[in-house]
Amino acid sequence: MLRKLYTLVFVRQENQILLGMKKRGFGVNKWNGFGGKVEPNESIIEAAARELKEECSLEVKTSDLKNIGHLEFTFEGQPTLMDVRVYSTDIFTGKPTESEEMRPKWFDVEDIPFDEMWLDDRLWFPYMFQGKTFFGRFHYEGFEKILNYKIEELESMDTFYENRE
Ligand code: 95F
Repeated sequence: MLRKLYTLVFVRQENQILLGMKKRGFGVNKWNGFGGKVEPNESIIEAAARELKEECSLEVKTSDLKNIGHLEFTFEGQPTLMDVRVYSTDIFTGKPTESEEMRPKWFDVEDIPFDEMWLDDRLWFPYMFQGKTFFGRFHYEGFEKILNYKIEELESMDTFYENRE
């Protein structure tokens, strides 16, 4: 199966998390973290910082991005696996600003708009909020139904990658 690499960044401050309303393209009208495709000749973490800046103007040092999880998405009848590397940080500069792609907004962690998000988010956000490192795999049929999934807590992100490639 063809794998494509994506990044997903969550910015935190105190009891809040920054989400963006996707204004166009894949996942339109859903709140999500900031991210996108990793380009050729770019590291995953550089892509994560670049996409965050492009989509909401916030700047982060790559060394402040913490890899907290790994998600794999497949869609029934489609040949590609979306390999999503999830990062989080509470160290950033700038003020969230709307872009062509995203409308950013701070949410209390107690008040996440799960009804306007991908279905998988309500399954793995609890791991993120509990400070756990996680691996999740989700097989969708269309965009609004999960046929099967698995989520596990990881000891650490490092051992996860060591045991794979
Ligand atoms: C969540 C997703 C997807 C799903 C879209 C592509 O960029 C990375 C994030 N991403 N995020 N939470 N769920 C099903 C893949 C469409």
